[in-house]
Amino acid sequence: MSDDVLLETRGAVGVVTLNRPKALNALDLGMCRKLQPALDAWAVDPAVKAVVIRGAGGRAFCAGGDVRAVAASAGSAAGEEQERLSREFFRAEYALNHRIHHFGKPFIALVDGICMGGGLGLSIHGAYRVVTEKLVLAMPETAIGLFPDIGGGWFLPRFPGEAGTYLGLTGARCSAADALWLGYATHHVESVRLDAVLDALVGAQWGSGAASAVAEKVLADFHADAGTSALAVQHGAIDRCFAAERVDDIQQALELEGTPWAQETWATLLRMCPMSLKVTLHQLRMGRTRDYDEMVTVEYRLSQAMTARQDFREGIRAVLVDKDNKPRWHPATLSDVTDAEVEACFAPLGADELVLPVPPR
Ligand code: QUE
Repeated sequence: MSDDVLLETRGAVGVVTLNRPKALNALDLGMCRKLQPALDAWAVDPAVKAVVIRGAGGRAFCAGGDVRAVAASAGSAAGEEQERLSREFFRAEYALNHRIHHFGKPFIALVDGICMGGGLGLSIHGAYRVVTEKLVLAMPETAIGLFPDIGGGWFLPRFPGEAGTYLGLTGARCSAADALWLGYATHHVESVRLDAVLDALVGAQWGSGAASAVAEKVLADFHADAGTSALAVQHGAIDRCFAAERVDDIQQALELEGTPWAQETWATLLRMCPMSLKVTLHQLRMGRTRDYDEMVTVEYRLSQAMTARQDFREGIRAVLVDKDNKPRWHPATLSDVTDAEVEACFAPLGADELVLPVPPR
């Protein structure tokens, strides 16, 4: 039996520990399949008042989805194996996010260290996120030819102003202070005190009243100031530059802004996958007016379209395998990506559509 996800109940608290520290606790299909039935059971078990999720190893909460495995299977059986893994992995990951989104009990993520992509999917959909001074938070998918999924199309447009557009397009890293300013983090606690937070939750008098009130009281007792958010300082410029409807116009706005921050940001965007940038901006604008469940269906379509593209394998090669950070994108520039190619990534999947029922609670 694999121990890449540890599941236990301590008193009235279900505890999940993501336990692949060498892979920065990146989430793979097996882990999704182990987590889903445990969360389904805890959601309806009256003895379980709250669930805590954390990462083992002290470096990461969760570095993302195991996109490397999806890309690696591409070499086998003329792409059929990749298609299967891509279908099943994203289906399982989004179903898990959806389960957490509709959990109905306090779902508390202790986010200590790296949290990217799929790591946000395991944390942002719950009620509480406790972050530490070690937090490195990012949605970096445009660097590997993907797009900010796991609900990014829903939660990024709901961050203050255009902060989500900025984070989703550039993959910028956020600190604990940034995460609090965004509303991602609900509490900030010193890393060395996290075990005490868990002990306090396990030792709490849950009684028969509102579990959220009990959880909030415990977490509030540990909360400490996180200092100034760099993102908050920059938010005027972010809103000016990232309000546009087209990536080309964002680039123009950054050029006009002219500051060192704007020049750096433009340089970052020029390194990202052009198709990813255009697909992402379209996804984020769509998400302004759609609810979460609708966006998950859209993102599943995008996951299938984007993992089938050569840019995805090239992104994984450049960032995670060879680590030369010199991807060669096709199309290579923004002006080479047509609106029709972007639109095509959003096409419905017929019999392969993702359909998720609202889970029991
Ligand atoms: C963009 C991403 C991911 C990424 C890097 C990016 C991602 C992901 C990982 C990752 C990191 C460490 C691991 C691992 C995966 O990196 O989604 O297995 O050990 O999972 O620039 O989207």
